[in-house]
Amino acid sequence: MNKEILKLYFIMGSMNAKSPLDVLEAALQGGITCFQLREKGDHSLQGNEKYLFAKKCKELCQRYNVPFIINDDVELAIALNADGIHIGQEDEKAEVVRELIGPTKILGVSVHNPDEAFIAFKNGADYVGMGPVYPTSSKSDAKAPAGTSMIKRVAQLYPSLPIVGIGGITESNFTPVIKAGGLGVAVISAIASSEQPAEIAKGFLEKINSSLRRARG
Ligand code: 3NM
Repeated sequence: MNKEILKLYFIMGSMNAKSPLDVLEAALQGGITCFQLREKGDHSLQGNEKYLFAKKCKELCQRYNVPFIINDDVELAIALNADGIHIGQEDEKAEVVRELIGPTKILGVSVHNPDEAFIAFKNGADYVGMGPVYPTSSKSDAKAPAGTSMIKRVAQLYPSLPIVGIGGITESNFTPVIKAGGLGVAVISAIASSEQPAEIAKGFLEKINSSLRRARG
């Protein structure tokens, strides 16, 4: 996996925006580096509706040459030949998913501590998501905000494991994630709830790039 894709990782489901496909296209125009379809919870699409929506998202991402990742739904990821899958601790185990999707697809795992990070890494994860860094209203069962100390610890313990921070992250509070060793940030509302997703994504990516340059020299 090219680690650069973690810089500005946009996550969205159809319920996160009024015109989700327009928001996704604007975010792609603005320069998001990766997209995850997270079709989960209240008002989420199911069955064929979910499939058709996911297919449109994939086509948009392909047009902009941005990896298209699917949250949790391995069957859908395989059916659509998605670029990868992201799973949580409560989903199927990483080694099972890696076996199902094969060696070349991207596998991301949400982790909360060094033990979970080690297990994910060992079992074939390409990157881990760590959060919530700050309070978030986008995930109903989010854990308590954890700040960036755990990101720092995992980055020190496993320097070759790419980490992306998640949860309540915006243009104005993301720098501690990069300073702690994160390679980028994953966001829903900072882009999906914005009136100008393209402009937000563009400005956000520029800030992340300069923060990465400062942090890594
Ligand atoms: N996972 P927003 S927090 C999808 O802590 C997700 O693992 C989290 O949305 C975790 O950028 C979160 O709007 C929601 O806060 C992120």
